[in-house]
Amino acid sequence: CKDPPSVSSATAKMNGKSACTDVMDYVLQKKLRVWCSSPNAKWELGQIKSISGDDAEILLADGKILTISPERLLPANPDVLDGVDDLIQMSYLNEPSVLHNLQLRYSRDLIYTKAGPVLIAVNPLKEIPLYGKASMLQYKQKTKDDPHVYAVADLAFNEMLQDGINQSIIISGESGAGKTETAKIAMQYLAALGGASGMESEVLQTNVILEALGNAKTSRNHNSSRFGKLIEIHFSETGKMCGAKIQTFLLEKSRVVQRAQGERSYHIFYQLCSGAPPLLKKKLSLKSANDYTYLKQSNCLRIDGVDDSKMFTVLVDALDTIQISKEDQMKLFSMLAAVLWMGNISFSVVDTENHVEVVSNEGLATAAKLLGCTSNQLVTAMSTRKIRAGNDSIVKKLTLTQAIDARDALAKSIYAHLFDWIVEQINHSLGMGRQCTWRSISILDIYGFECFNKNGFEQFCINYANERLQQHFNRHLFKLQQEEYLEDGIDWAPVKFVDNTDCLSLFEKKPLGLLSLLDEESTFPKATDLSFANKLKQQLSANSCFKGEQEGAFKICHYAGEVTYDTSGFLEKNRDSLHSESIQLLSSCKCELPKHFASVMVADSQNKSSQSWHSVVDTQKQSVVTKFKVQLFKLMQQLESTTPHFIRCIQPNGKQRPRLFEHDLFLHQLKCCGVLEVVRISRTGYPTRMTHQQFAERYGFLLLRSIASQDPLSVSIAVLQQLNIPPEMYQVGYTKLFFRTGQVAALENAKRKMLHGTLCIQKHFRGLHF
Ligand code: AOV
Ligand code: MG
Repeated sequence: CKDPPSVSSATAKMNGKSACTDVMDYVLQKKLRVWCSSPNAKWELGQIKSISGDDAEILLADGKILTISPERLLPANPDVLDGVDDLIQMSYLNEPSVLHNLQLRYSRDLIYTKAGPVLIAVNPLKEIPLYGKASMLQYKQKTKDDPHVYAVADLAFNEMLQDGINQSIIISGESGAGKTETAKIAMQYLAALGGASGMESEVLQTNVILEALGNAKTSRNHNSSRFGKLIEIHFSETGKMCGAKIQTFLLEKSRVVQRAQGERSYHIFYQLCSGAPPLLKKKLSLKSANDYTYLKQSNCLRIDGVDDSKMFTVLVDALDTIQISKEDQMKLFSMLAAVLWMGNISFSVVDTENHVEVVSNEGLATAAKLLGCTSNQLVTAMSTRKIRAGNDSIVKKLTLTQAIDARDALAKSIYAHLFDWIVEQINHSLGMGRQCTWRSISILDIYGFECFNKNGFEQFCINYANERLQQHFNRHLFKLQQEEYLEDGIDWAPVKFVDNTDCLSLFEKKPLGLLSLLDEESTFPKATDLSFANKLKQQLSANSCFKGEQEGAFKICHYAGEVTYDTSGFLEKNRDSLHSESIQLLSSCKCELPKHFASVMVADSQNKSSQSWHSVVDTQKQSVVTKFKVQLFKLMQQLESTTPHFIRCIQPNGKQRPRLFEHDLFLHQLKCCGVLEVVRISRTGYPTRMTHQQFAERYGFLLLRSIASQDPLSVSIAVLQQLNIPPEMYQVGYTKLFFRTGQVAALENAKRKMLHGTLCIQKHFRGLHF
């Protein structure tokens, strides 16, 4: 019996009693509803009919009778609790009950459910009528309090105004679970609250641009974010939106040149090819997507139900709204076309050693034209290397693989810098109004946990970021809370949770962690992906989260499941070096953007500060994973200074189909993210806390009679007694008071009534006076 089914029994279990047996005895005695586990691991709902010997007879929904050992039963909630909107209200908290509740709600299009302080959002995968102005107004006016992203955003907004503290809305979940959509819904609500400055439409339009450049179709999600994003929305002291700042994390640039079959490159390429008006097409010598090797190689040019051509118009509208000048838009499109044409550059082998020359074709000529260089310059950068020999330098031809790598590295690099550049332009535009800035609400939406058939360096980085985020979640919902109880000396039996510290340290430990070992191997010129895999096997096999696999692969036991990684490409992608020939080429281009990219690259390696994610912290050029780690650490620090609000998105099935609920997948996600534990801790815990001082200041005036001692603690206790707050609803710590869920609402209500009364009396007197 894994799952202590109720609060009282959970506490009892911690005190050493077998809680499950107690509860089940009761359920058996009273012949209540139960969940029966069947051999295929599905749970079936039934009612106990009788007990005979060691077995129980259960009446199932279909009228059949099942004879089963009570050990295979779990208590089910009474039907009045079917579909409750906060899992906290459930009498029995076990997996089948939670699953049943969420599935029932999902079937009624109630995709949002609270799990204590966390909002669970199940992806509907279809349009549902939960959004829009009328609904927003209901949340703003508090006439509706069903769980919703609006409610979370509303709380964050009000807490920001009330406490003067920056807030964050942290959205997590697997790939395709609905994080990006949820982030947009939250932004729309905040824009509606803080609107009327004109800034809100600009802030909302950033999503269109970022998604065009940073999202792509994967096998999990037709609009998958391939970068992480934190958008900080700034407000004035009166709650008006007055600007925003976007921070992005590690874009998956390899997608530009390569990806799995059936997936696409970034949306913007297809949008440009099908939506560019004739004049622009002519200027960029654009053809259709099918004419570009970089696009056609994965055998997927379209997404069902998506009109790329229309999306291009939407994109241009967004660029206009954000005030990206037509000239800058032209620069953006030229660079995209240059990348596409570069992919069409091909090589011919000229000797037995596989050395190559560049084929003089349309790709070469057009790419050179768009970059603002000569075909010869491009040929030199793509097919030769200068090697120093004493004081002289000799020019060497590249082999086919080297030349392809050089071409692809340049294309990837241009795209990644273009992405950073556009983010800079957006930030510049959104920063205009920030002089009136007072506090902010940050919304975090990163790429979700991924496990494909084949997982490489990209999944390694993405899943590492998700481990970090999970740690933040754990810290706030479990660790910090429980540590605070213990520090303040209140009576508390700790709740266990799945801690991912071990997995994180597998990544971050020095010198024997995944990141350090990868960096070390990346500096050895002779090292290969295979030698890296062997090194991991040698050094990390004792770690319980790590398993060495055959042929250059290894496995990591993540909080969200096991993933096998293939090391091919790890070293090169981590080094991410661009040959000096390529940097030189960019700096000698006539067009402004390639020149700008070259100067950013040079600044990177010289450790000049730069706003882009390429910025270097140490003196040496850092590896990709080290930069990423530094960036994630900074992000965590930044989030630590805010009041967090968590949203957990859940994918109902792996097929991106509406109305389909796959139990195993769903349960897996619930288990991984610790939702049950959050509910447990919230139910037994005290989510609201205030120092004695804060409490006395806020509610002291409610006291109807004077008390002997005026110290904050005495005042606080007198208030609590006067308001008849039951003793089990709060605990008094050394420095703070701790309250169970809902108690602060009761206190605030009393305060409001009192203030209202005072206001009426004042009005009355004023009325008399005038
Ligand atoms: P993700 O951000 O969590 O995945 P998305 O937010 O892109 O997932 O959601 C995937 C798809 O689910 C969307 O394109 C919509 O079709 C649908 N969807 C999600 N939320 C809603 C909603 N509230 N209403 C209607 N449809 C929705 V990834 O970016 O892959 O981790 O890297
Ligand atoms: Mg996303």
